[in-house]
Amino acid sequence: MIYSTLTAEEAAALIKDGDVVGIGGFSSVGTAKAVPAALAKRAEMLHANGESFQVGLITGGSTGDQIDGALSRAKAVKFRTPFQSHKDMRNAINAGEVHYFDMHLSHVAQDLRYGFLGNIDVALIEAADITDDGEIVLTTSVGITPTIAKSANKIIIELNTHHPASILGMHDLYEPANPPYRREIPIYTSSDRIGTATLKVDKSKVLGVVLTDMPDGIAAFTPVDAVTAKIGQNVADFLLSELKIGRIPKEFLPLQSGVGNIANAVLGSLGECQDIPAFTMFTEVIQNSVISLMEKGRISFASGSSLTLSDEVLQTVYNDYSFYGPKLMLRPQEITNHPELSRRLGVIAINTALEADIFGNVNSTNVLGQKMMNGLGGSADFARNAYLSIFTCPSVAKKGVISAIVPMVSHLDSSEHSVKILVTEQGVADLRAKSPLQKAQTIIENCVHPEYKELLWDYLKIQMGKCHTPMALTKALQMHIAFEETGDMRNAKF
Ligand code: 0RQ
Repeated sequence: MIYSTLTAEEAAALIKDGDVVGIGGFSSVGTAKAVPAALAKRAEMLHANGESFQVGLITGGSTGDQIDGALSRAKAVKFRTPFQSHKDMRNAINAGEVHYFDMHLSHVAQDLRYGFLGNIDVALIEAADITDDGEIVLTTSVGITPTIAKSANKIIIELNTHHPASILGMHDLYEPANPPYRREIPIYTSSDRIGTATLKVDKSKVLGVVLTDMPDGIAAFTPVDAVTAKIGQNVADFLLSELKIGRIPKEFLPLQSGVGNIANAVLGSLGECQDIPAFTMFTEVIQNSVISLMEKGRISFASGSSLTLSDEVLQTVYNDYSFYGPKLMLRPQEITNHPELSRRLGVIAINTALEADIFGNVNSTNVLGQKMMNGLGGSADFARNAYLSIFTCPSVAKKGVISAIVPMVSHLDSSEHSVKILVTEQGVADLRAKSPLQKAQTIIENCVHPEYKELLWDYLKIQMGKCHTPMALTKALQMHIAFEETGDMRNAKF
């Protein structure tokens, strides 16, 4: 091999206190794993000796236990961006131990190039193979890898033999130029290839290669339950009716679907609906359900930034690569989430809300406006620019003591101007061409849980007929306050 090898511990020893570490991968897959885990151990050891050791951590998206888990438990993270979904990192952020800033995932690579995020000292990159001339075949995600490889001062590679070298060709790596030299991105269908299959790096920056054999460690999804199944069915029925009316073309349009159990259930329902033609995905995260729908011939192609598959499903893909390989493409998140492409391709975006208000504003991130859940991810990249932007959520959370539909969201991620359709297990609210009052009436009637309907009607009536947006300034957070004071939003009074 062109590069020298290192142990994970030797590699971790090359990272200094105060360094900014860039890890390109995405949604807990395709990320370096051994070096971050060794780095966490090193931090613990140094802390035990009374020495300070913390790094800034910039990744493509969420990472697994070896990164966000281990490093936050070791108190080794000074700042974190752009997305995380690990409980230990979440707790550290909410305890004020880690400075976290939440970003649109499409912005991360360009903000690095623009210099908005400072310098990356060390990039950690996972490889399935390294070619004779030192180019890298990436593994199960791309994320921001091309950008950090270019901008970092030093690079450490983890060569992970869990992934076969034969996946060469699954990646399409492309970085737009910075303004004023940027041109259009020449993608016109989900499967268009515009970049390179391997990552070219400046060989002089490579400190060495750590050899590993480690699975990504994605757990299987919890089975679809009655609520998520109904949400999935409601979305599928809605899209089918749009297709029949002709507001979605007969060829159908590429789909983007968020992460998690609801997204999985929605895809399952769409896949089963034989009146919807086989479709493509132009999405960020390719989940297990996509692979089973490919097998059934319901999804013909999927472009994404990560293959977020349980190890069992990933092995299915690798074992039958001549079938799946030509149907999959992994791109940088800057491309998968690019506004230009969502608009041009006419992506149908389906994302999940933590809470939505009766006017169609969505909070995807901050519980009670205060505690960070995961982050914005790519949801608003897609929601703002999609052909049709759908948000889904169960109508209630925590066994009914929280209504997901409230008078005013406690934090805003996607505004009423982006949110076109809201879906709960109760039904569908089509918000297109409606005034704030009409949106509120439709959402309360179609989406709110029966136990909260009267409460929300009472709220709406306070200002109805008196202004354009019938919101009552002194009462808008009454349901949140009732939850904070009594543990149950149903105790709110209007
Ligand atoms: O808590 O786990 O303790 O029971 O929030 O909620 O209903 O299981 O839904 O797993 O799909 O997550 C928005 C967080 C939803 C996710 C969010 C509690 C609820 C539960 C999880 P428990 P569910 P999901 C592209 C798209 C932003 C990023 C994104 C997300 C837990 O979808 O991070 O969309 N989205 N990216 O009980 C208090 C409320 C609540 C609430 C739910 N109103 N108040 N708690 N919960 N509603 C992909 C990427 O960007 C990578």
